[in-house]
Amino acid sequence: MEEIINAIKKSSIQIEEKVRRSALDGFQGNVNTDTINSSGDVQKKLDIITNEIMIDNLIKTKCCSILLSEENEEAIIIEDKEFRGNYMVAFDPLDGSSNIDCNVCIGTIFSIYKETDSKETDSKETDSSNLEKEILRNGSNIICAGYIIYGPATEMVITIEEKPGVQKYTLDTDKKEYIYTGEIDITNKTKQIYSINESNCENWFQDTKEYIDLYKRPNTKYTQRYIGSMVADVHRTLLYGGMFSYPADTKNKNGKLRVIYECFPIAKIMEKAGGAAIIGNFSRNRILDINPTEIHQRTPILIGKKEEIIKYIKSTRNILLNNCYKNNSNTNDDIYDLYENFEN
Ligand code: AHM
Ligand code: MG
Repeated sequence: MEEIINAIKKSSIQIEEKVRRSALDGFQGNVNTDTINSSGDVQKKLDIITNEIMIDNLIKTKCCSILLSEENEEAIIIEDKEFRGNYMVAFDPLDGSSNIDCNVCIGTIFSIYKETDSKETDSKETDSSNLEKEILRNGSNIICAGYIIYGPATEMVITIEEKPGVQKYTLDTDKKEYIYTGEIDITNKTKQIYSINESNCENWFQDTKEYIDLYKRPNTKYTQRYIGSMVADVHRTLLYGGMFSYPADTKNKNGKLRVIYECFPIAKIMEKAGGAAIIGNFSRNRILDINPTEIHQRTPILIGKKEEIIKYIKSTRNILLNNCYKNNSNTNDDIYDLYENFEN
């Protein structure tokens, strides 16, 4: 795992340079309007370059068996025995693509899994059911998760399953090495910030509407911040406090963000930093408990300080209770079931 982390660090140092020099070296803009990635987004030149950097460095470790990237339709299976190891790495090489060309923070997100049956690596056939088993595991199998934020400084935030807490490292660009700059603990962060793309509010479901309204009542001191790069919005949340959400709505029924390589690693970090990460949208289930059925699956997400998540749970419980009451729960099984599930 250490070699994989080193490869990710090395990639991020190369990516940092590409990002910093993108306007100078002609890497800004789209590849062309026809090139879309697995999620249907138009690919930026930097999306492709950074994906190649990650894949190249990870393969060279000889420690990986499967690479899953936002930018590749299919998982990359390392068949060549000389290069094949027994770890899976899932990553989004450059998250926040819409912010690339305007010099606003973007990031790389990653998580590492150990193969379930690594003893048989040499002889293992890469049959598809076996592969699916490896890739579509829930977030509790992550052994290491992290992100790199490319901002005024480049920082790596990482958590390793067997170690407590979340660590932050800052890149010394002269020496090209990461220096440890402290633990991240969200529990003692007190800034009152809510972070959500409010331009979608007309399409929100009732739970999101009522919850976000709580932050805008005249007697509250909350302020809104939204960057539009999850890594940056989450980084601020971890260091200042508050919450971040990308819910489902009437237009995006499953939300926008992807389960395996975006939400799982971020949820793992948030929990290890003392916060909470749930699905929201009438579900109080943990993000890490999702059992994905597709590699590029999306999910609604609500993360942040536990106090903020509890606010959501209380306000949604009230909606469900009121609806049960209004509709007479005995004759309205759907709402009653929803309430029961939510309560559990
Ligand atoms: P991307 O993977 O294409 O960059 O999209 C993911 C990004 C997240 O970083 C961010 O939270 C979200 O999209 C912002 O979406 P929106 O512009 O709809 O608010
Ligand atoms: Mg992304």
